Amino acid sequence: MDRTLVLVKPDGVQRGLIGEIISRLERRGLKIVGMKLMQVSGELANRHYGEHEGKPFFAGLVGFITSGPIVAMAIEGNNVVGLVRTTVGETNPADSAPGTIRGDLGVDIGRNLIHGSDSDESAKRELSLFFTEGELVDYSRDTDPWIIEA
Ligand code: D4T
Repeated sequence: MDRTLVLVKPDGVQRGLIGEIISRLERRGLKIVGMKLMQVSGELANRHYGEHEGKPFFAGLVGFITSGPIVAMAIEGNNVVGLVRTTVGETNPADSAPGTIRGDLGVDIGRNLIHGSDSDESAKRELSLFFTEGELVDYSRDTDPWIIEA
């Protein structure tokens, strides 16, 4: 089963959009298997955004993700990386279609509300930064047959 990491970034928390964002993921039928409110340290931010080190927006990115609490979530399901990315929208909210989280709730690339891993490999790496295996809960939902054809 595939898993991905979702972060409600500090702008989402400060704007009171935690519930709205989680609700959109839930309504799509996505299954949350881990969740916590946390403060990201500089060290964790550097590791999470390591691929962007050296880019002009790197310092701003690290400053932003450490600027206040975030909500980290692990989401599980077939093709879940792609499902989350289409629910989230484009990196820049200005380019994101209405109906997506960023397209409906944001306007600026530096305040794009939510993170979703961009590949299965990134998801594995990022999930291990934010969650221990013991923090992820294995359970089934009675609603699954109404969401996923067996
Ligand atoms: P995240 O990682 O936050 O989910 O965003 P994406 O996966 O959609 O996009 P990304 O990794 O390319 O960028 C990470 C993060 O950097 C910010 N950013 C990006 C920025 O402030 N200026 C820029 O020019 C770019 C490319 C936004 C998301």
